[in-house]
Amino acid sequence: MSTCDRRAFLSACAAAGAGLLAGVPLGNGRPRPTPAQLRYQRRERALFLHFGVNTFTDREWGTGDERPSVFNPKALDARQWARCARAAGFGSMVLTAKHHDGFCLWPSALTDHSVRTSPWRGGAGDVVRDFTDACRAEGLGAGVYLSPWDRHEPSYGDSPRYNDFYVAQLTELLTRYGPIVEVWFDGANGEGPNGKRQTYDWDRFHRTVRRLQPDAVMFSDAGPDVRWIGNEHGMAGDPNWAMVDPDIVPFPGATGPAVERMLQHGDPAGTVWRPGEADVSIRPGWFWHAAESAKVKGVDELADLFFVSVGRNANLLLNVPPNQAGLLDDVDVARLTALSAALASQFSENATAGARVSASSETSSHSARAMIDGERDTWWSPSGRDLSPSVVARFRRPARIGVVEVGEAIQNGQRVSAYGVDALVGGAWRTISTGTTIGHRKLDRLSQVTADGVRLRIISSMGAPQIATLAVWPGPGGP
Ligand code: FUL
Repeated sequence: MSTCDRRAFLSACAAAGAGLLAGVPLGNGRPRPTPAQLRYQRRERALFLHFGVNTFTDREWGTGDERPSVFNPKALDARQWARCARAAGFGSMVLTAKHHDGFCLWPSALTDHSVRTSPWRGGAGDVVRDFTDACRAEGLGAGVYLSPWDRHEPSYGDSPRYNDFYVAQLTELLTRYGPIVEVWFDGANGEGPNGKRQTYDWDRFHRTVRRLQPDAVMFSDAGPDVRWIGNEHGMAGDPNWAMVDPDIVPFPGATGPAVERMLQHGDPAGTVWRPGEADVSIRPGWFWHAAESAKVKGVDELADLFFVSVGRNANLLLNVPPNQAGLLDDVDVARLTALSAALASQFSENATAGARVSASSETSSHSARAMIDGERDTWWSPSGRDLSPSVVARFRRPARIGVVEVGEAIQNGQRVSAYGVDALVGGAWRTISTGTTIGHRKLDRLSQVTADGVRLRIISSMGAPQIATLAVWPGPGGP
């Protein structure tokens, strides 16, 4: 990270004839989120729903020659999915409208391989409709996964013809069901039934989404709006910048060490805002399998996933696959409930709330107060003359700290490249955590310490830092 270490930053400021953080408008012209990206990042958590013929055939990747008659979820209740998601703190859900097997969960006019030719609700059902209605009823955003790889469709591999087919399917999904918040593209690109390789027309796919759902974000390895985090374990890198160099990951499915690094960490000098999304399944597989009901991740593992995704400036996309009845399984639901209880306990009391706040320079004390009070869209930004910007919060009473939370006003970009946090213990400051970049939300876990106050120091930053959140929580030890 040579472009953003303290020494490099100092010499950049010196070259500009200014001191550290001297108001050099380095922040200007740097990438910032679009309104849709900002809304997306603030949602933080989405539930992923893998559902389709594989649910009934016990496969992870269908072959494309499954008979639609296998699809018959007798008790399907999308409201149950949505209620669980909302109760567990998720802001949206993403459904596999079509996975690699090509079976469509909506009655597409473009193929017979869909719910229309299944026995479910006599062929009159539409899972995508139930899903989007349920999202709206529970106040969640609705997202769709439309696999470009289609092992059923005969035109697959015949590039222009299949691209027309795919765009027509996208068009159905994006025009029939109201607002869609996320379109999820995976990069799988297997051989077609004719042995030919399909060349996807990504530009056209993207243009179609922009035209039909301008407020949706598009996810893939190569964005354009949200990038895959580079693994399917739900783990973001540290550091994790929301900016990337788009040339390093030019298309979904690109591989190599530089690609992996870019997906995991982003790039402080990146020219494009493309925050990371960390996907992971609550079970070993993406689809529901009876044999995996005994292998649902435990609550501690799920809480860890929250910290290494959301707590590292990425969104968490947690897959909880409906079972053959068309419901989230009892085991999975119990685990989601336990997760939200565990997080509620860890984040039960913020000791900086109501604290006495002071900042290293007079001019920034006012904005520091607003930041601590958690006023939305306000932030602490030190004055240009403040060479070692810091904020101190003295608690009303001693508090146990197990988690430190910091957040930047990312609507103006991601700027901080090094920070430290100290706790006031027995009258002396003791460093309890240090980090590099912050972004929307950075959560640092530590062994619980009882303190009378906390201090955030900004060590280096690209342009004036703008800190929107400083909070300290009891963490895993509970209050
Ligand atoms: C991948 C697919 O191949 C897996 O089956 C799964 O859907 C995962 C989330 O994305 O690209």
